[in-house]
Amino acid sequence: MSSKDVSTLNIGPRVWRNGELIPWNEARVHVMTHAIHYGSSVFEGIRAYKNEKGTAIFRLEEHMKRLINSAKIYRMPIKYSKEELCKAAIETVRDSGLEACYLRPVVFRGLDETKPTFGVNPFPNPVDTYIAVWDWGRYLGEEALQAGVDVCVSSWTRLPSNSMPAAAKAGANYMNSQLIKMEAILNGYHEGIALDDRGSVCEGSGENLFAIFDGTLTTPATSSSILSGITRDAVMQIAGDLGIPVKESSIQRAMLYTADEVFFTGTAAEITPIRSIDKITIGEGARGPLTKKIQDAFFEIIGGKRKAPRDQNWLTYVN
Ligand code: PPE
Repeated sequence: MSSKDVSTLNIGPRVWRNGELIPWNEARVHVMTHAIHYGSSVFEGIRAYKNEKGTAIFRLEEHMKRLINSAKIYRMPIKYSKEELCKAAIETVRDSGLEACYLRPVVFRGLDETKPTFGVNPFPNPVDTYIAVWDWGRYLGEEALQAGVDVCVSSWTRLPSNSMPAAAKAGANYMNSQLIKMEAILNGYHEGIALDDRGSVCEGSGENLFAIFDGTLTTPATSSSILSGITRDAVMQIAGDLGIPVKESSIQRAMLYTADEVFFTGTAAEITPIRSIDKITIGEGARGPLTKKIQDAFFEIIGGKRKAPRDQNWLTYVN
């Protein structure tokens, strides 16, 4: 694939690898790479949006901090500081020429081809850091942000945090996510909601979850094997600003069916309303009023038209 073909697919023509930008075609790994066999990778998903002032990366520092923490949990030494990773992300987006894109930093146990080592023990394997960017549209379909999605409660349980810590955004966690996602798709749903090992509502295969009961926004706590989502945090803060009460608490599966509104949050999914769960209509079966209010404020912040809560700087311009 030439760089030209890559750009027609709206993929950044160069990938950042261990400190330098290399052509997309050269960003390859050997089949005996540790991460392929044992799932030893941690990653991030970040979005850059175009607004009137240029292209802005949303909550870049928070994402890079989580990446570093994910690597720390798995004892992977990243050679780069948070500041260096942020700089690399900015450079990769700028280089891509894309006005809006999704960024995928990934850190994994690689292979030193001149001195190969195999086996579960990851310590002898080098740690590689890459950042790729591409134009990623609506995660759960073009209509999803407005019309909402149909979801099911998965028959798969989310990973107990004493087995696979949800706090780390590790590639291996996404084998569980794939089981949830495939089951949902094959049964005709957009997405699945997993329960945790105690049977409480946890999260989607790649999204956090919020339910609204009598005007209060409720979301499972981080003790519930969820990834501590950056969009989740943004939504909680925005709701606070809008005067909507927010509560972190466990949610029983059955309570979900009776919620006034339910929505997913995530970098890829943004704020996606859920219109039915297990074929039970949620609220009016469409995006609810509080979901819209929060969604509007979220996109106004991203669009540079509204200040982030407490005057935080959530936008890093690349130009
Ligand atoms: N839970 C999970 C399991 C998850 O994967 C994500 C993000 C979230 C919650 C929300 O986190 P945050 O993006 O910080 O608000 N999932 C990423 C990967 C999706 C993919 O298919 O790949 C994402 O949204 O970028």
